[in-house]
Amino acid sequence: MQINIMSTEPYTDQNPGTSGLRKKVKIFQKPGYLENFVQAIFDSLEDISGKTLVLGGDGRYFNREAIQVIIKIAIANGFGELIIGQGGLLSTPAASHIIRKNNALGGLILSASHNPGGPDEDFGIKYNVSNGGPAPEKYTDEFYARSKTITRYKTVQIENIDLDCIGSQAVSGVSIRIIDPVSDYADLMASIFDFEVLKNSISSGYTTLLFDAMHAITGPYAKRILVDMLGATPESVINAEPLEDFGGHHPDPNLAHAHELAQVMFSVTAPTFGAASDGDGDRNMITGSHIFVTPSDSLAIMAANAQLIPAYAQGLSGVARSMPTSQAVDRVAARLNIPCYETPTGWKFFGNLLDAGKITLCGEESFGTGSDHIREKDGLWAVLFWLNLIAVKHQSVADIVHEHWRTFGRNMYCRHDYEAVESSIANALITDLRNLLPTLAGQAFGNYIVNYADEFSYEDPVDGSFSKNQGIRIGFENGSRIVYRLSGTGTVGATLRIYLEKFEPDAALHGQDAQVALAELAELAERFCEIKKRTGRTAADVVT
Ligand code: G16
Repeated sequence: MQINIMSTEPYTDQNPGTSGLRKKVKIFQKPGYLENFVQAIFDSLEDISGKTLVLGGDGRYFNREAIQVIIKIAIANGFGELIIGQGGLLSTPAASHIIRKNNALGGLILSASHNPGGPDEDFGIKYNVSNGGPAPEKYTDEFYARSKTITRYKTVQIENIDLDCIGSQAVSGVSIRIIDPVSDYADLMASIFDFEVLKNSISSGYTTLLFDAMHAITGPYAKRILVDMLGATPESVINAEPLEDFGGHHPDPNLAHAHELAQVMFSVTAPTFGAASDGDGDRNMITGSHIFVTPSDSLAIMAANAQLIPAYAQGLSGVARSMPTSQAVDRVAARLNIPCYETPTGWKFFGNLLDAGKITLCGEESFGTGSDHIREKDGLWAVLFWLNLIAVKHQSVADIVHEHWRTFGRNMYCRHDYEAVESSIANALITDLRNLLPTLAGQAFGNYIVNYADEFSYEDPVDGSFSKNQGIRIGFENGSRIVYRLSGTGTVGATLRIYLEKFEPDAALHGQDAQVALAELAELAERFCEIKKRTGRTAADVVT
């Protein structure tokens, strides 16, 4: 095999964010940009010779081209086997499963998740390690360091591989396997949930459902599992065809972006259950007829009811949530007498806890929930979890949520996002907030007395690794919190996220609108950071 060594100039901006390197497609199309980053990853990995690499993406614009480039670099770098999803497609959770199932060294997942796609939109690439999870910081730091000094990448000159034809072939001595992207994942789901109970619940008409695939990767997965295997009607899955530009929308499963689903779920013709997933299939939004379940509540409800699901019937070893996620699941953990871990934002922080068996379930406010079945958050898994709960408990989504609040109290919660803020303004805001922190403890603001004000840091209980500057938190004596973070997934300017949380034990007030319940906290949040004043904006861009 003739390996070509290509000279290249390093780029200085290839620092992976919360979940991989995300940039505009036009940036990825710069000469050597993709090649450099892939080679930097391969240079950072120990001994890849003869090992297996999994490869696939969410089908967004540039996916197919990028896969062909990566195949050639992977062959030149000495991998022994490449496992690729047909059409270059693999959802993030499916990729995680396939890495684990095949004892692969790791995988490259091409996705910018919920960010929009198309020639002028976003592309992304992330490396997952052999446990199937996103590369921890010690890896991503090395990728970045290597990308800044790289001067060459290796490639081979071969014909493009036919990505659409399932089967194996040897190319330059490397086995290239094109696999059905859905089958292994569907089998895994059937091993976790009670598909017979689900089928009955759907065929009897007790559960009627609507799943919005948002023209992203979960279309083929949802059609196979929900329609072909569980008997839902074909109309139950909407926007099912993956499109390179997601139909011009943000494939972001929240009430703002999954508006087609939201409209139906809050209408007179609402089915009993509605859900959506994102670009790469790892996020989920859960709704019922006239009710939206916040991701934080969803995690807590799953934890409280997990024993009703076959795979979790033995109970949970522990749970974890990211720091800004509401503390609803903490209450469940306390009741179940199991540990609850608080990690920084980013699924990669759950990996060690899952590997060590310290937790079984984990989740984030950013519409992600998952378990130890893989090492990524998993959109369709969450959908099936809820469908299984509804079928077994024989209760509506609203009844399940209200029962949970009655038992545990309600953590009123919401997040305000200010997107594409000029970076200098966002950085100054964070610096000023940081300086304000030491002055706040003990101060009273109306009904709110500051208990602590600090910047979150995390020491991993498994390997002792330490992560600092993971979000600013102001906690009050009544348990309420305001959290501020700059997003690590945006591609334009900075996105400021403000997370608000207030605990409401009084069942008579559980029906309150969260925005109303959190209005005073929202005013305080503005008073501390002055995002509106600094940007001249009057409201957040997205409220979830
Ligand atoms: C990624 C990470 C999540 C994180 C989310 C939001 O999700 O995997 O762990 O919560 O980004 O991050 P940020 O607040 O920094 O934008 P995804 O679905 O985009 O891969």
